[in-house]
Amino acid sequence: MAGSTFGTLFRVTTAGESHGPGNVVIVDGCPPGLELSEADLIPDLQRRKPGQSRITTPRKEDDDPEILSGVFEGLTTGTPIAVLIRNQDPRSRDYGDIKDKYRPGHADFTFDAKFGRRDYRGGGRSSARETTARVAAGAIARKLLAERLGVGVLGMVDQVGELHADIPDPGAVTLEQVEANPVRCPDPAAAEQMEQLIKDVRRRQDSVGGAARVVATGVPAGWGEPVFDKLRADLGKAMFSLPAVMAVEFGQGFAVAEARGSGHCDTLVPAPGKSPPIGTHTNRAGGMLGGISNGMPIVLRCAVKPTSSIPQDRPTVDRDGNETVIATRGRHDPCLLPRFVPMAEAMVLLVLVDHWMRHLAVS
Ligand code: EPS
Repeated sequence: MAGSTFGTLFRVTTAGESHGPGNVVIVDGCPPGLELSEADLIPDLQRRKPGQSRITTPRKEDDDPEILSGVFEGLTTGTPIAVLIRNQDPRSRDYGDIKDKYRPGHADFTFDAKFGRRDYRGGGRSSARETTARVAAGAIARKLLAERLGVGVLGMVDQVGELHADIPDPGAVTLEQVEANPVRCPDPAAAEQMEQLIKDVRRRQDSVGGAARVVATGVPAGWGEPVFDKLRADLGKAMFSLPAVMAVEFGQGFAVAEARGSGHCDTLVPAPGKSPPIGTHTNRAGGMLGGISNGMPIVLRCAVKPTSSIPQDRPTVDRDGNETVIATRGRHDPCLLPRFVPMAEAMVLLVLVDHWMRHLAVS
């Protein structure tokens, strides 16, 4: 399947299906000399894995990675790093019904329309299970960016359904605050209500959408390429490549439609200690100008749709276009947001590491 490779210099290719033997990622372009072992990948994979709390899919996967290549005597060699994550808990019998019927809102119909065939078990290649491979690659990018540059990337849930969190300064939120509850929302009062809402929609055999914010700190000014490979453009593509993402905004986002130039443009101010020593008073631009990082935190937000696989009876059609009814069995997340956070972080990390390496070519 074309389209499974991402990045220019730090190049990531994923392969695998939800109910096949496993998922694989090949990272080509990681510099030599980075200390790397499976232990570096496990924390992010654990945050993403299914079955981690009462508000996620109950499918139980350990998601223990095996590094197959590219590391020798504990250090990356500069050659492709292959990571395998085996599938241990598929339950393919639940998916007989979607073999010939299309789930409303899922990729079943479009995969058939494109290829004429699909691995329907658990959604096959369109399942969010594929993101396990990206998260493994993102963990390598995280280590490289943290060690070489002090760049950090953190995501957080700020909306579930109609419930909004109060997060006055997303750039000041810590990993501990995000991980303090199963929703991954750093506003504890909102997180509790969100958890109840997710449990409630699950009881009603339904699902709910939401939004997550991602903040990247420590990114210096200058990353991003004019004109088609703007940092913002590549981040947008990265986010939209994740399952279920329907909207992405940067900085002030859609609110710019109501703004005036006098109210939107961030005032430039001296920033002693930074290189160059320039910052902005506010960060409505979301850390990028002209698609190039300006040294302020990069701030983006994604809206994620409610899970399309729900167990209620819904009208649909079969492969021949005949009307029928479908109720999706299987093990699904009533809300994708808690596990979306590490997926979104991984994609931001992959874009940033790639643009760091591209920027080195002109600096
Ligand atoms: C998913 C459907 C469910 C989820 C899955 C994401 O699994 P299956 O493919 O067996 O139907 O449990 O999540 C994972 C298994 C995972 O590792 O993320 C989907 O349709 O996106």
